[in-house]
Amino acid sequence: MKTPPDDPSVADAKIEFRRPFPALTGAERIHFETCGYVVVPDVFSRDECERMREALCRLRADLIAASPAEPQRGSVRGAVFEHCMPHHAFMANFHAYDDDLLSYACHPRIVGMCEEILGCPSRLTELNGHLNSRPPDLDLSKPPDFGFHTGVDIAFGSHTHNGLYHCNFVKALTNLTDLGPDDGGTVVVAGSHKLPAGEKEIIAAAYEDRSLIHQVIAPAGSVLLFPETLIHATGQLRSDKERAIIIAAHSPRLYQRWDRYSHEPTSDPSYSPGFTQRIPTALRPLFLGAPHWDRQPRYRTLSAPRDEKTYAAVPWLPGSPEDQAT
Ligand SMILES: O=C(O)CCC(=O)C(=O)O
Repeated sequence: MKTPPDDPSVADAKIEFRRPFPALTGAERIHFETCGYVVVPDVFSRDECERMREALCRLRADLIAASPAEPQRGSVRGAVFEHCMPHHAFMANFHAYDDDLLSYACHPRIVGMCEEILGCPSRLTELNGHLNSRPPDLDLSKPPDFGFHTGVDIAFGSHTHNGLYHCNFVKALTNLTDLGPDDGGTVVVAGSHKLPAGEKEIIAAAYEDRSLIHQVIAPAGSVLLFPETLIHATGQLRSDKERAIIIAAHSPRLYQRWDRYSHEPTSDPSYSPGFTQRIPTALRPLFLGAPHWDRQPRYRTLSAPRDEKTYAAVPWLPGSPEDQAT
């Protein structure tokens, strides 16, 4: 049977997922090595940030409308609340909800940065976002306590190659609103990604000398890149602004997804058939993983120059929102 010349699957099969390697400059990489994170400015324009922020606000409203009595139980095209409080909406799994949010998950530069830290091609393990404002009961009379945590332990999560640190669970967190000192930017215990001395003890020591706690203060469109071995938390939001952030987490392609981690595993968290059909061939390993444990290691040296090229996003196959929900 002949394939029609305008069949999108024919063009799709020829498209490669091209992304930068290495994606960080030597200076950015040294910052990452020593502090356990790097903030890369100007990755997204103000317009791109605003579109993603608006999509998150729309999703919050849609999820509440879907289940007004118990918003936590609402679901819209696979998207769910992880937390839903008046001052904090934490939403996850919104791949099929909005194409601007979806584009973040497979943005060539974001994936390139994460893959550099993984040391191999990536599988997307989380896609989520937060809209948060000052808690009503915030006590400003004492120094803040943070909800510090990590997502993987140093022994299992880390390795080095060419003298550089790598982790199997990496996050790219982009602030969609400007973050001044009072706007609740992420806080981290600098250098803790390489310090297997006990998380509780390190946190206690950091509270003794708070200069060890670094906070993200950056214009909208900046990317905080960090491994989940780094002790980190949401910062204290003292201003009147609402903070908006979007986060993609990446792991080697043999790992499974982390999404919906706070829920009982009573439903299948895999993508809907309608969404899966839309995934372009070149992005299938990123979204679905690889069939074998072929990690395909790829490592930079510190002196390798950053790949300065801008790579185009891979176009998605057509599909209607109704199809995606199925
Ligand atoms: O809200 C933040 O700034 C940090 C988010 C976070 O802790 C996480 O994604 O693990």
